[in-house]
Amino acid sequence: MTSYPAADSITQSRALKDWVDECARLTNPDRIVWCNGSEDERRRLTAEAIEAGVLIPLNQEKRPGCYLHRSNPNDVARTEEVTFICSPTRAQAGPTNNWMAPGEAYQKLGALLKGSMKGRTMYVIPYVMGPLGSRFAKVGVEISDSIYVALSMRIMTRMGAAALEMLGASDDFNRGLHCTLGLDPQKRFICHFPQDNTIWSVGSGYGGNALLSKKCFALRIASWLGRQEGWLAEHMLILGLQNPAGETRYIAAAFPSACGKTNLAMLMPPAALKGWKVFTVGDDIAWIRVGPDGGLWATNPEFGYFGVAPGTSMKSNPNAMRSVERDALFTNVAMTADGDIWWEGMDVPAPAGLIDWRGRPWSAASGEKAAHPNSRFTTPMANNPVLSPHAEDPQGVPISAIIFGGRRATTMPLVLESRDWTHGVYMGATMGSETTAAAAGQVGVVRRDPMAMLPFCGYNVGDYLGHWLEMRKHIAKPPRIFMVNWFRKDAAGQFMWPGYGENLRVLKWMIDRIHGDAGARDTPVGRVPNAADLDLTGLAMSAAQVDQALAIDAGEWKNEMASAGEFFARIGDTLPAALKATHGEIAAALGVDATHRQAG
Ligand code: SAT
Ligand code: MN
Repeated sequence: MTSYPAADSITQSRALKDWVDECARLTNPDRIVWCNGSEDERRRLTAEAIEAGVLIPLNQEKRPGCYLHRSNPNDVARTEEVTFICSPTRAQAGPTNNWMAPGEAYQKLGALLKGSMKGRTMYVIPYVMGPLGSRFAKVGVEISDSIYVALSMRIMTRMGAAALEMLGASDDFNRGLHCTLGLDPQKRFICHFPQDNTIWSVGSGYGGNALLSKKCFALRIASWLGRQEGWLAEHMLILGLQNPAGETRYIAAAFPSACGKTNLAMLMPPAALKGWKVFTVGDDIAWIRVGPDGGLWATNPEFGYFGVAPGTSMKSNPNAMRSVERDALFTNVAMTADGDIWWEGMDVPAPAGLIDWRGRPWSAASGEKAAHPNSRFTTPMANNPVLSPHAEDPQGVPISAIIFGGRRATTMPLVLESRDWTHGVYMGATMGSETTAAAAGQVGVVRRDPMAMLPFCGYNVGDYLGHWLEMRKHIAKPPRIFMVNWFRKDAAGQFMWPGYGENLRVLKWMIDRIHGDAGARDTPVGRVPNAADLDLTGLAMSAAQVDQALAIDAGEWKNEMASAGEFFARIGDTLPAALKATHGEIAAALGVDATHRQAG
């Protein structure tokens, strides 16, 4: 086994060297390569990946530095059913996580990992989550036998020498061990050991399963670290909203996977709203702390975007389209005859000679999608034309508003404002959303997805909600909390709201509620604007249509309360009393029976 460069020349951390040795003894790779994050290294690894057929060069004139990766068709989304929280007790993982005892997990995956890198290269990938030099920042090291992972981590994180420099001689880093194991679904397990700051992931090469910085570390492990250390790791985009006077307010927004976080974070304001601008701080994950002013400050721990490709177009998200013009990796999109990319919803007709995401010639007559519905682009955030000048600010940005949003065909109005922090936490806690292609399984069924963290919370969800309530004691100036739904449909199945850039009108109303004098009416479930309270300048919708999107239907809410009550019952003992009480108050105000089957 050769190591390049030698570990001694590259890190001062005894703990890191020991851990890499330990992983090498277990997996027995032919070579160990320490990644330094340099441009030279990117070129070398890219050439090797092309040679190995892992990457396909795209047309370098049209898309310089861009490559296509095709997954094994059995490995195209996160696999929640084989994702485990391996805390000492089942209760610590809670009712919404799969649990495996740590000893059992280490043994089971250890057996699979034994000799698993024989004949392969082990990449040691050090990285930093959060701006360098920031109190938010944390070091992780991923060991992987996937060159696609090594190249993707270079885009998604601050990868390489800077991480080792930050680590110094310390032993404080997340230990992520990843091995593809021939992508055998029978050997697919994604195991988190929060108490050990460790992740073991085997049998998958897919983004959320294999890029351990992202969901595994920055959400599951970090949510648990946040509880210990008094901060929040959330599945949220962060955007800056600049008004015509040049003042910028920041909003953090939680939506489940594939519900438009990247689109909202890069929103293009409608032409009619002159002088408004949106800047992206982050598109998927927020690490949030109380700042010296008593407000909440947030930073994006990532360095790139892993966005859903289908539906992204010059119309829906021109900034994303510009972000993938160079130096992007595409996964499971379709390829054109001249080596460019294509996907459904790109708003250009499918060109002749298209190759589908599996590498087969495609024709519309096949009735199949050319790009996989969860096909993705991986691109550096520096490519984003509307990247916030504060995206790398070590202090993060001050948050004025928090948004929770799901994909709901019914019930949820376009926007809803909470009465106070506890009510806002209740809204987040009871949030529901229709499932998407981002996770394996049935698409389009409503499931409760508290704070969009259902698949990403690294500990008991009841304790997590308790942590949110507890945080309020430390926040002198709390942001205001809202709920949104861009996806409500009318009786004919048509979306009631145009979405995309027009969502700015809703964001503007929120900021005007906080800093101005925008109106709202009280309802039993929260405050809702009337159409007249929103700026509808130049919008091709009547006030009556907008009011429909804002309507609160008592019958629908009756079902909603029952469903939320069932979810609360499932949480059981750890559900904070304050949320139970809020549920009862809202049910009473709606005149519905709140006596859901509460455990205990
Ligand atoms: O595949 S990821 O988990 O990284 C993206 C997502 O599902 O949100
Ligand atoms: Mn996500």
